[in-house]
Amino acid sequence: MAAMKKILVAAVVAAVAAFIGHRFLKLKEISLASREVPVKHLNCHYIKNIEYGAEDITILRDGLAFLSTGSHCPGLPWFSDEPGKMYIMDMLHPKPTPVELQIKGELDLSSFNPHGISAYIDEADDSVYLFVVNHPQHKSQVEIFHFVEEKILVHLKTITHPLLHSVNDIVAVGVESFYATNHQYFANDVLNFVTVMLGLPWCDVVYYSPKEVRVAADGLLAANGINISPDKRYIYVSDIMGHLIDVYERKEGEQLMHLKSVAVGSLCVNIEVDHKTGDIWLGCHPNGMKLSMFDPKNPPGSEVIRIKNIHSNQPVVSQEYADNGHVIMGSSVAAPYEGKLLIGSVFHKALCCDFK
Ligand SMILES: [Ca+2]
Ligand SMILES: [Ca+2]
Repeated sequence: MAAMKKILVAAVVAAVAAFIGHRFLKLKEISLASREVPVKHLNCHYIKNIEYGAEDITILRDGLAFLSTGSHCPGLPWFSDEPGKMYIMDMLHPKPTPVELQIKGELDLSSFNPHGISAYIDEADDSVYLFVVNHPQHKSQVEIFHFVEEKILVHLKTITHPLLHSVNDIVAVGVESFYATNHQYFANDVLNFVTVMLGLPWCDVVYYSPKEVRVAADGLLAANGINISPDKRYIYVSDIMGHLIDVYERKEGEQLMHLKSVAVGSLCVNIEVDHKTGDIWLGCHPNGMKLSMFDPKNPPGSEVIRIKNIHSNQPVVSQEYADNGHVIMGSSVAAPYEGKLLIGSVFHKALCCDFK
């Protein structure tokens, strides 16, 4: 009997060890741990004043670029204890230079930790609203600002909700309504690590309006960037751990219907959409393991991917820029504007490149 018990225990231990080993291999696969990208550079220069990351960038049709800088992301390095800041940059200026936006209103700036951003233009009066994901004390909330003049953001509102628990990015669809991605299922990091290890696709996209808040789409491994097509009919979401861009159609009642997923072969973070062509631009991490195990001697690289004709039967996925981390580490966004491309990163610098 004792011998039977020992055999049983040994079998269970072996099975658990094999399972854990298998999941670790899977994790290495998900994080593209052995991927190296050959360098593919463009004619770029560093953007002045941006030393501690511009995690997200968005550019209005008239050429005004908003940059969310100095984010502190749990699990990733950061090199400044200063609170985050918002910058603006005019892409039509012969030498675009970012200027810090002054924030007016009730918001606590000492704990400001801006992450994903989205701009909304109210067609009734052309007012510009800037929506910013903020993580003070690692909480998740969405700040709505009114961009009133050249350098001023007036804080209008802070939005919190239990469904908005781990917000990464947002896309505004009204003056007070948006879709938001949750990049993890649990607020607790250990439990979240377990869901990633087990490959549980439990992340979701939430629709928020003052009247209604609900899950609009789910089934993602880890939802990161989100954006909208120029005609506003489709929503694009980056499932960073699935190496996919998911395409949804907006349906009655702001439900999202999944149409397709496009494989990108990289860990893509934020999504920007070319206003004119509808092309999708992605700032990606070519190797997630190098990012999380940060070693300055073997730095995490950067990669920019573009998807053309995403709604056709044959979307074209192309790599437009790649670096081994010696120019820019941990790219998270690529925003195109009239032959220029801005590349932002989670905790490092930002680039302005010529792109023909
Ligand atoms: Ca964004
Ligand atoms: Ca993001």
